[in-house]
Amino acid sequence: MAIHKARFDKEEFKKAVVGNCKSLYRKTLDEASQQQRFQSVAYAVKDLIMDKWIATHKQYDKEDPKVVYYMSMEFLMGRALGNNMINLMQYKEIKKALDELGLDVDEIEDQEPDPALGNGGLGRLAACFLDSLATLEYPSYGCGIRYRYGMFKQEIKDGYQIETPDDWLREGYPFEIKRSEYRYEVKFGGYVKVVKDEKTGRENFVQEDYRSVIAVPYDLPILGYGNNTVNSLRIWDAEPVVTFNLNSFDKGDYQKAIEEENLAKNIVEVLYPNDNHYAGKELRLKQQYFFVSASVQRAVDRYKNMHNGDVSKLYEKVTFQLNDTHPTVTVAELMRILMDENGLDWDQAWDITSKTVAYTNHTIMAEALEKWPIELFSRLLPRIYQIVEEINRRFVEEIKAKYPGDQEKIRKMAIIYDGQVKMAHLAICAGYSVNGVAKLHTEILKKQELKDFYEMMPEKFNNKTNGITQRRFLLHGNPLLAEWITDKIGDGWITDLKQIDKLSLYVDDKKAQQEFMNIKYKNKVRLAEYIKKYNGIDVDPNSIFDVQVKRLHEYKRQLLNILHVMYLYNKLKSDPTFDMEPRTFIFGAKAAAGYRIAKQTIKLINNVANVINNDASISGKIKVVFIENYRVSNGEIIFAAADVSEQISTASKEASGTGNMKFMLNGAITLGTMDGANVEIVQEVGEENAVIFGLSSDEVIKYENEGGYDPMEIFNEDQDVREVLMELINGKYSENDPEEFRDIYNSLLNFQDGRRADIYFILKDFKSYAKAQEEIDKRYKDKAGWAKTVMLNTAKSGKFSSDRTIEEYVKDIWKLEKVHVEM
Ligand code: 26W
Repeated sequence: MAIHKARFDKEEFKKAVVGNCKSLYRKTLDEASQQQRFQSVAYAVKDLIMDKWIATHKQYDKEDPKVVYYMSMEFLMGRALGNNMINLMQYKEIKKALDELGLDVDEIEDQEPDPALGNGGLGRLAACFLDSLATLEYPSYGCGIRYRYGMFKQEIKDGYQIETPDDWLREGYPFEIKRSEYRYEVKFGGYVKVVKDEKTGRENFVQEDYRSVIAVPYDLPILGYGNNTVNSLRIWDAEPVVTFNLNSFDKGDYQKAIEEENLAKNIVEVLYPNDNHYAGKELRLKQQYFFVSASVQRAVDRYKNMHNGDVSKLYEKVTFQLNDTHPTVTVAELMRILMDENGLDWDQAWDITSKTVAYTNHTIMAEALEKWPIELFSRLLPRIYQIVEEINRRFVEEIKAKYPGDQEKIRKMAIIYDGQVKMAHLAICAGYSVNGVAKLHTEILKKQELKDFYEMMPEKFNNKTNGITQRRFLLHGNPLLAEWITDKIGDGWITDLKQIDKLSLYVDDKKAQQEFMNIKYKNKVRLAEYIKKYNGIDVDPNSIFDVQVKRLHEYKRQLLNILHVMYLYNKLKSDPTFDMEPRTFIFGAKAAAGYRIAKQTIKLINNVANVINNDASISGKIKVVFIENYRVSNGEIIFAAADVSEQISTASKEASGTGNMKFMLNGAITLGTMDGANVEIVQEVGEENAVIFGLSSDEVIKYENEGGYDPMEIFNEDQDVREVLMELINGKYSENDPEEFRDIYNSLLNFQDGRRADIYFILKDFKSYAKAQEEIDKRYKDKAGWAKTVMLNTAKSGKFSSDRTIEEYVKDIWKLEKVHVEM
């Protein structure tokens, strides 16, 4: 790829920063607050982007390439300022300019709130994909919601998680631009009237007595690295149709006006903080239809403008990728627009739709599956429901034709069944592609979860193993290592991560090992300082940094990790001569606000930390830290500093994981189960350079099919496990309330609320996990061996770039052509 570096005029840039401060705040830089300085700098950087952004879209309008619309309820972008400086290839130049203005680049970057319009893996994946699409010069739009409040901020008080609102727009977000010219009406409720056209005999469907909102888009620039491509993330805000008129005399209008005002205000108010758990909330379905309808209307209009109003070949230039089932109403909305607004008949509309929409599955967790009650769905989206009903009717006919007399197939595969609309079934039936996000996950979809669908339409199924962007998670997050790598092998890895394999040449080189471990040490010091500042805890950068950061969920088994810490602490207490490398166990995780066991686990981690960190008798051999408010920005600091990457989900449950890749890239060893993309990580780096433990996915699935296993046997036979479990309920870690962790204890040992004991096999895997942890300790003692292993992890991470993932989507699914933007 030809890397393009634009001219940078430092003096002009400095003038722009000073000028922005004046026109935005009537202040000099000296007088301005840090936030105001950040804003002044951000607007100056935005200026550097604008011409490219304009040029990109001019070029798209001229060349009329095929475009992918990445439809997602979540985009977990993380901070933009530093990333934009990097992708402009002007980080150092801008840093220098800021220096000369007396501004510290790190402090300035630190002022930016993380745009956190996502929960976890799925949202962050969307953000990485946008970065790769722009870098690879593919025309694309991210389509989502401009939530007024993003993912909540987490505070830890007395060991408990407290959620506070994420008011990310308070100071104004400098990189967005409002595009009022692209406003669309979105209709909810009412009923559908059939109007017969006397001349043609055609039936027209008209929605009446509805409530509507106006969707207004805001665009965020998505910069390619080292090129002129600037794509857009388009997020929709909601405004009332007419501003509420207090003088209205008409009672009916008055009521309607209030309702529409409220609808507009509520709809984009807040991101649902549930990860992997479907709650069935009406407002959530409103959010889904809201952004889908606006996005699809815009995409079709844009296409029509460029093709004389003829929609019949839409699929040649437009494809919608559904990020999980959340935007699946796209299918019916596109059908509606093609039929009701463009006069196509069903078959024409279906032919286009089923060549235009594709679906990605991100989880097999049963509780994540979206199934809307018919009552709710049809009341909120009456015309959309009609269309889904007809899709279902025809699909059931197909099933009958293929499997005559097999009622069971219909029960398992129908889109509407048992009073529910099953969104995954709709996505699979209508989509031209269905993909999983790691090899193992896709195999499980084909063989278990979606077996019937795979048997009926095998050609749709494919795998796209996830990836991450090395621009954010190495170049920006770990500048020391990035520079060292570039020194050794050149900078080709920045846009072609496969090249990082060239580091393999150095893994036995003593000097290189020294340098690599030195950088790791410095990154550990940086994290230690962060921990001191925000947690007030001293941690030793010479200890092993053992890290588990990700959403808190039972299947991810943070509980296994902390139970093992308790076990290790017992060992140390009973045998003071017990030899172990000092270890710092670092956790970071947000729990969904209503997820009791998850919140209790956070409290447990904090209480264990409190006891252990304050026990002088173990002379600091174990430290436990819970990092508050884990998010993209502090994640970058954490990944760079990790020695051990905890990827310990119950095998078969983690679709892919992407944190695992961020750790690997930054030179950490994976301590994990054979789950998700861990399997492929091990394949790339070699078994001897990872530490693997626990049941395999086949074993887990086998147990599940047999109705589980009996954790009591382990409890009764294993003294160590028993001791740790008793400590959950004897007040050792909860002096004030010995019952504090009763639910956790019960979840491991007792059948309750219709749920088997220990459904995530924590006790079953405990011993093998403890052994794996001993193995880590043993390996760390061998300094040269360790250095070689972690260097190999970095060197063999090439596959896990989201650039590779995107190239696969483009080739197998989207069929896009690159558009090179000249300036
Ligand atoms: C309806 C509630 C809900 C909300 C979010 C259900 C499901 C989700 C997401 C699909 C959960 C999620 O983020 N899944 C993660 O997706 C990542 C990207 O593919 C994977 O790496 C993770 O393994 C998977 O848990």
